[in-house]
Amino acid sequence: MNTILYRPSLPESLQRVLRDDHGAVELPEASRAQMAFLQSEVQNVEVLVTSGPRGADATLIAALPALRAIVSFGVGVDAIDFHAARERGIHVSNTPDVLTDAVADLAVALYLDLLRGVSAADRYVRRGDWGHEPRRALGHDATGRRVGILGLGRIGRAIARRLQGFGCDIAYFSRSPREDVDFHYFDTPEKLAQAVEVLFITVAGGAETRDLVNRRVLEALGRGYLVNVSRGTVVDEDALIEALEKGRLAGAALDVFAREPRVPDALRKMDNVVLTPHMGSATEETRVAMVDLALANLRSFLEYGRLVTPVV
Ligand code: 8YV
Repeated sequence: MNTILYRPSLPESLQRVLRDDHGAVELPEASRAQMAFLQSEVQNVEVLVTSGPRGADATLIAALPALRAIVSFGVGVDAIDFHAARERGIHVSNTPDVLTDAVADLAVALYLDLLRGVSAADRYVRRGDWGHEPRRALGHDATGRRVGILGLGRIGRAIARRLQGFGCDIAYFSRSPREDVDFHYFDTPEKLAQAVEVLFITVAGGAETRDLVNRRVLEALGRGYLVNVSRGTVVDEDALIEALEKGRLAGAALDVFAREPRVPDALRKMDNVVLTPHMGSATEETRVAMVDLALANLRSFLEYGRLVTPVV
């Protein structure tokens, strides 16, 4: 029996190598098929290869009695039940660094789109509205804005570096001030939101950050803009929709949602909202690097019992 299991949400190129070179088997995702599979064919599974958004919950971990490592494709590990993994001494790896620039690039693309209305203008031209009344509303300068970064990790810093090129004044919130940057530090998300015009969310997902951007934070942001490239769970989606519907928030650009791939209808209808399908790391170059790093983790674990980029 094979000892490696993988989820079909992984890129096809990775699945092929897992099957062909490592004899890995696919975990069925349909709930009934998965239940039957987990009851009969998994006694010897030692490694699970999963993706950031799908992760591995406590039920799946409990169903794999021989599991020793979880190799995740993506940097976010919020969908992995760490408590269950730690209790059993199961090692976990992710794919940090290789996707930082791609995610930061998308965040800046969303920022520019939001302030200049690029997607909305594209819809306007395609509808044939150009040259007719009413005229398109003016956008706002993306240069020289006060921006806030919620969670100054690798991706947050990469966004900050890019925005410095736009002459933006950068502030951030994280659990403690970072000594190696001279951006303004705020010790609560609310204070940060109060001080900026555009709030970028790059903090990791998970129980600790669930609804961190709540009604109060959105109110503090006022007629500002929100850009989220982290996890949908960090934002209270109902409060966000309400703030946008009531015109309290100027706009939002969202690559992630609370219940992906479900995107609330209310958001789809708004012209001041930019929506993308969780594609921060979705470039050919970055995905190749992520596949390589996931495979390096798998191979290192199989050979030496050690992961290359363990999550600590
Ligand atoms: C996904 C991500 O992993 O890195 C993360 O945490 O959310 C993404 O890069 C990627 O879409 C694969 O599912």
